[in-house]
Amino acid sequence: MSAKDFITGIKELCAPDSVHICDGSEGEFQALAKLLEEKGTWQPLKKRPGSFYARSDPSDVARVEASTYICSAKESDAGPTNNWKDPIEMIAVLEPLFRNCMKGRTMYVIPYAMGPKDSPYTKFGIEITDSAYVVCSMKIMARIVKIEEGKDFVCGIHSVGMPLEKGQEDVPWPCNKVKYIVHFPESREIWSYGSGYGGNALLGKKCFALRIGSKIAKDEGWLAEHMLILGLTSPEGEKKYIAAAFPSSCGKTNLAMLQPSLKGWKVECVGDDIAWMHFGKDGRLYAVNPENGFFGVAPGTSMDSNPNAMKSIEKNTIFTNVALTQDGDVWWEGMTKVPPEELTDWKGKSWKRGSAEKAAHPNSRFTVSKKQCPIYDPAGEKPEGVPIDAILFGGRRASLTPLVLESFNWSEGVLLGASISSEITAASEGAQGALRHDPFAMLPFCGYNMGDYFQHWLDLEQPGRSMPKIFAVNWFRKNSQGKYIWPGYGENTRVLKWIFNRLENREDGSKTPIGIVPKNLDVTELNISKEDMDSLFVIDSTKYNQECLELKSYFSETFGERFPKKFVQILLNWQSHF
Ligand code: GTP
Ligand code: SPV
Ligand code: MN
Repeated sequence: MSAKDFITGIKELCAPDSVHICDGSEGEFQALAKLLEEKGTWQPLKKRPGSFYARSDPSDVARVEASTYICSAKESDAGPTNNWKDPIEMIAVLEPLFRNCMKGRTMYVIPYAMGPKDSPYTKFGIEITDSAYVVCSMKIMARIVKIEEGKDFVCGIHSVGMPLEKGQEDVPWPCNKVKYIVHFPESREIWSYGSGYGGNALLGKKCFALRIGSKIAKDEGWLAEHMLILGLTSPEGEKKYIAAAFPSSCGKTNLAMLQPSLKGWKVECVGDDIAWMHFGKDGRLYAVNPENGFFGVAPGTSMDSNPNAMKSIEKNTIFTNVALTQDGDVWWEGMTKVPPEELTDWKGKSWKRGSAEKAAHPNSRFTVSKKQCPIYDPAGEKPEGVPIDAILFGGRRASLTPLVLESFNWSEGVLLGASISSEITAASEGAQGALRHDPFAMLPFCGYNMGDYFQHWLDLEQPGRSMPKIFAVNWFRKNSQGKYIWPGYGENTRVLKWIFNRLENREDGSKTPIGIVPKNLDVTELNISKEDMDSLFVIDSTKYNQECLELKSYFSETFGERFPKKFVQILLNWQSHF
């Protein structure tokens, strides 16, 4: 389908008052910013040039996994971890919702690119939306481009689902309680209805770069992953690249722009959320970040924990659902040790220090160009990507999994990725805190049968390829008082150093049944007891035996025949050692 036919078809269906083809210019952004200000969607921030403060509808604050669908022709191709509906039946649900849904509004057409300029791996999309907030956010998160005729693009249709009758007044944050985030992986289409928030509405991100992206990657033999990409330079000046998959709100942005606590080490940021990875002719795995910006979790971000994020968001940033200070700046839990005395909270209500309620929503976010990050790696613009030497898998787990563990080989490492369990965070709607399986941190983002996804990962190991080493990490182990044992953030450099040295065979480790843990992690000048350090590496045989049993039943009950036989063998082997 041509872009023209696509636009005409959606215009006919959605019946907007007008159509605006976006050019991504600064002038366009300013004009839309003014419109959003007039509508009360956001307000400029006095303290931060070019920055805006938006408050969403209190019901529209996170991804909606229960309303997210993968509509492949066959149910088995969506697999057991996705909601599925027959594509024809789904169109029958969507068609009436989208019919005239843009009445009284402008339909914006956003042509965009995911990936570096002139990269063979870059892909294109057109998002049609009736939200100016989405247009402004997309200008930051993707590259707005002109798509050449004849180029393939992923069709994305987004509506907040609130048509305006004649004379009906708009609200600051239009949305609908009916929500659908629907993907048609075979025709590479995305239909999103009812939400204006983040991953539900900025279709280049989770919908395209991960759900549709993972399906394209499977078909074409590459990887689309929920991973940060960082460059790590040693005091000797050697540089290696690391990709790391942690579930939503489990530390990717923080690790991606880490300020090292150890002298001489340097971290540079290529990406904080998504990696597209391809094997090069030299047999190494190369990663590009398809995104242009960060949509980062605000709470917990401070000059202590993540100074590079704080510096990134000094200007030209959109803040959503944080709290507002009396003098027109933003604030969130963890930004300063002592909160301001008085704030306006994310719902617009007055808030006093000591209040039991949170001033900022736990999933409040900043949206900012990656180019504003002081440690953005210029190699992030390389068309071929950066070569990945290590892949990290991690989750948020109060017990069981150690601070760091190196896998014995590719297949076992892939199983470590498949075995991630993590406590549910505020990034998605639903029960918070409960432990759930989140294989590869891709549970909400894999656009096809996850059993096939496991096999796809296993099949990547081929003669002539040099596979990255795989590590599992966990920054979130707690002691009996419920406190994090490991200081995390900049101190994670110590773990990165061990990993870096392991890649060069320069560091010793101790063997456990599932991998290698450090013998001597560098803890110089770190205020942590020997007892606490030891507890970070305890591999409890009884608990691991149970974990293996639980994993076996989860995998076989969930994936049945599609669960790779190789994984069964490894699990049995692991279990026999516990
Ligand atoms: P998404 O954008 O949802 O994919 O999240 P993310 O994986 O990028 O997570 P992010 O880095 O934004 O961190 C989420 C939360 O975890 C924030 O509140 C951080 O302050 C906290 N966090 C990040 N790294 C660490 C760490 O090393 N230790 C501890 N204790 N908390 C951390
Ligand atoms: C996540 O939930 O993993 C995010 C935020 O990165 S969103 O873009 O809303 O998906
Ligand atoms: Mn994410």
